[in-house]
Parts: sequence; structure tokens; C-alpha cells
Amino acid sequence: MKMVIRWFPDGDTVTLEQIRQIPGVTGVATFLADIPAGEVWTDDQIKAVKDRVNEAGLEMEVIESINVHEDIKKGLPSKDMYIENYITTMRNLARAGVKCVCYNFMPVMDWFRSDLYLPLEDGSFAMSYSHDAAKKLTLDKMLDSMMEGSNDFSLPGWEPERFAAMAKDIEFYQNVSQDEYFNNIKYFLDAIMPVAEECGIDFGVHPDDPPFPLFNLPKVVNCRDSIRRYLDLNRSKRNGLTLCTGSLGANKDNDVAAIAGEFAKEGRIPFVHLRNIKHTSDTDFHESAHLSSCGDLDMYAIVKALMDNGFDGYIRPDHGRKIWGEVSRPGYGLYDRALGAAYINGLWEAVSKQ
Ligand code: DNO
Repeated sequence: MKMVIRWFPDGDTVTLEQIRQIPGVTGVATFLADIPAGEVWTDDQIKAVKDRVNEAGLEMEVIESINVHEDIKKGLPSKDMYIENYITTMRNLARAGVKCVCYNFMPVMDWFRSDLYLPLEDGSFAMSYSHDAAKKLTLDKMLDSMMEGSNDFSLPGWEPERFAAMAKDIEFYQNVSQDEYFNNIKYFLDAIMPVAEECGIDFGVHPDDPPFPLFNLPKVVNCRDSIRRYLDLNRSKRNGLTLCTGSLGANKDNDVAAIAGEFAKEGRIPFVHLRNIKHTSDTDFHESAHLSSCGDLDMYAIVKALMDNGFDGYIRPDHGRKIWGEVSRPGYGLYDRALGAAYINGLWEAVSKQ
């Protein structure tokens, strides 16, 4: 197992020097911030970020994410050009020593929360999700808030141009069936997996977050069966899952430890996002500190399932709460993620010595 921390090269409040001082952390999960989805990441651009990371004494073996252009998701004729670009980026990253790529195939949107700063009893703030509140959010309201420069809905990892095209895209998908959408995924996977094999890069698709339907968009990966379906679309071992415990765990029906064990055993989990959540109803939850006792997920059981089944990939602590007055991107401050890393290291050592 190698522990990494997500780091945004475009003005992160958390520095590489700080990350270097978190015990057990050997690298970052990062990306090239200025390049719109669909464009090639050149050798020079990759080198510029890698040099910064390496100079701080850290590795850049994990990329989170190379975003998939919406035309590929929609299955439009222009998809082939964007897939070619994707493949060129993969080859360039492989030459720079990248071993793992986290990406998603969620239509239009990446992860979604209805509140970024829910006050918790202990004085910290956490991101939360209310299904009713999410249903009440109209696209217009979200766009207005972004136009006004409010950061109420600014989500790290989303590129600005995705917002602008959002309304049109949501409309487009109203006529796309789940099966058609999976055909588009298969087309993409069949094109990139031979290259992933050749370059030695593991791909981990990120689950839908939250795992509930929003805006009537096709859902992709949100439970054991849909993970199986996704991985069966292309049987290359490089076609894997980013096991995001908080995303999958948001659906109470998901047994996250069982999912971790089943897919780790097959060598299909190259990357794990570990975090805990606390349910407030069947659909609603808020994020919590990483400890099992702070949320509803049994983090020990998840780590043990991974380890017992031969997991040998990358792990990162996922979203942290806002604590100790830290100002940062929502979910991606230093303090609570560093506490999460320390806790995960402790679980790992304990399980490994049993
Ligand atoms: C959220 C992240 C996701 C993830 C993407 C991968 O905090 O885990 O934004 O990076 O879905 O493409």
C-alpha cells in the first residue's frame, strides 16, 4: 500500500512541504489543472508538475483525474478524436512514471453535496447531502450562484466549462437509456484498455457520488452489481475501481467491506478513497471524521477486507471536515485529512501485525 494525498497544483491552500511531513505519505494524487477535458497533456506540461512534486520529496504516480470529454460520454462522432487525445495523454503520463489514473464516467456532473459547511456538534463543519434539498435545486439557481461569483456550488475538480454546458447536457441525457450509456462506456474502455496494458497504468473508475439519481441522469457505478457490470465491460485487469468508501457507503444497502474484499481479491482495486459518513436518513448523510466511531462505516473492516484480499494499490484519506478554523477548498484542507492519514496508517499497521 502507498499512501497519497490529493493535491491541486493550481493554488492549493495545502503545500507540498506540508504534505511531505504527514507520516507515511509518499506521494500525491494530482492532475494538470489548466487543460480542458479532451486536450492532450504534453510532456513538458506533465514534467512541470512532476518536477514540483519530486522536488518536494514526493512521488507523482497517481493522477486524479484525466477527465473524460462529454462527447465521449454522449457517444458523439467527435468522440474518436477525444479518445485519441486521451490515449496520447496516457502515453505521456506513463513516460513520466504514472502508474494509476482515477477518473469518472458520471454524465455532466462530478460529486455533489447540498451543503458544503454543515456545522457539527463538536464545532467542526462537514459537507452534507440532503436528497430533498438536492431535488429542490434548480439548474437556474446553481448557474445564478456561479455567475454571481458565490462559491456555494464551486466543487473542486470540476472544470469551469463543464458548468456552462451543464443545462444543455442534462437535457441531452434525458433521452439516453442506461444501456446506451453503458455502450458508450464500453466503446471508451475498449479503446483505452489495450494502451493501459501496454503502458502499465491501472485505471480506477470513481463511483457515483452520491449514489442516487440526480436530474434523471444515467447512473454508472453505485453498488456491487453496477461495479461488476462496469468491470465486465472490458476484462483487462487495468480496468478497475477507485473504491470510494464514502460514495458507496452513502447507500445503506451497500456492504462496503464486502465490495472491497470481492474486488480486491480480483486485483481490480488500484486506488482507495477512505472516508466515513454518518447517515441522517435513508438517503441523507454528512461526512464525518475518518474514525469508525464517528460515522456509520466500519473502517477497520474495510481496511482488513482490503488487506486480507491482497490489495496492493494506493490509498488516500478522502474529504476532511473543516476544523481548527482552516480555510481551504471544501473537503480538501490539511488538518482533518492529516488526521485521517494517521488513523489509516494505524489501522493498516494493526491489521498487518495481527
Ligand atoms: C471528490 C473526488 C472526485 C474524483 C473524480 C474522479 O472528492 O473523489 O472528484 O476525483 O470523480 O474523476
